[in-house]
Amino acid sequence: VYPIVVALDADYSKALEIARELAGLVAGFKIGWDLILERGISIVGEFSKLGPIVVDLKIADVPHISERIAKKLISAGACCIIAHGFLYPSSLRGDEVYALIKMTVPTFYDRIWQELLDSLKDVRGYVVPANDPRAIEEIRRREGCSKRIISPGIGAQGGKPGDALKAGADLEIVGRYVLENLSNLSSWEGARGACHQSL
Ligand code: 3DU
Repeated sequence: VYPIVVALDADYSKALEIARELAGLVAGFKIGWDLILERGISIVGEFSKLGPIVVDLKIADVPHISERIAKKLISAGACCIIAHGFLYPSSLRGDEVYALIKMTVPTFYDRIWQELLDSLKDVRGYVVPANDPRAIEEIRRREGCSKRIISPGIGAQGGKPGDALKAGADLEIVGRYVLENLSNLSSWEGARGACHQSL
């Protein structure tokens, strides 16, 4: 199993074709607003038959609303979900939650992510950009294997396949680089996540 999560940023029929082809070969799939707006929440259950699904709605609301959304996604079959960390101490937390603490593009997170990391502990793990291996290294050094690190930003956004894993990530999140050419999967031949953790 390649240590990547394939971001299904495509229309439903293409996403389904790709997920069927990659089932069992990758650590999981990421579904976002795009597919859910096209087909409804039931696609989470449908795709979960093909592998673990992280739902990426980048949740950022008051806790009682965020929790309702999270519950619906988990009962629909998601293994886990992505929420914005910047709302801390009012951000969504829990064993199914990956907190976004830094992005692949410049954002205000660049000024606060280390502080966030100090405080935002009761989560499954962190979403950390693959194009910033130094941040990944620092987080892994500080957290050991107690937290998962998943990293988007491979290919078009500047990260090279495998670099985030070498820096300490568990899984790389990949969209276009794989969606446009499935044979690019071979870039991860022999690659392993730093702590051998699943999605
Ligand atoms: O650049 P790609 O085609 O590999 O797509 C990256 C995916 O990762 C995409 O689904 C996007 O929503 C997500 N993502 C980022 O690109 C950057 C972040 O900081 C967090 C998530």
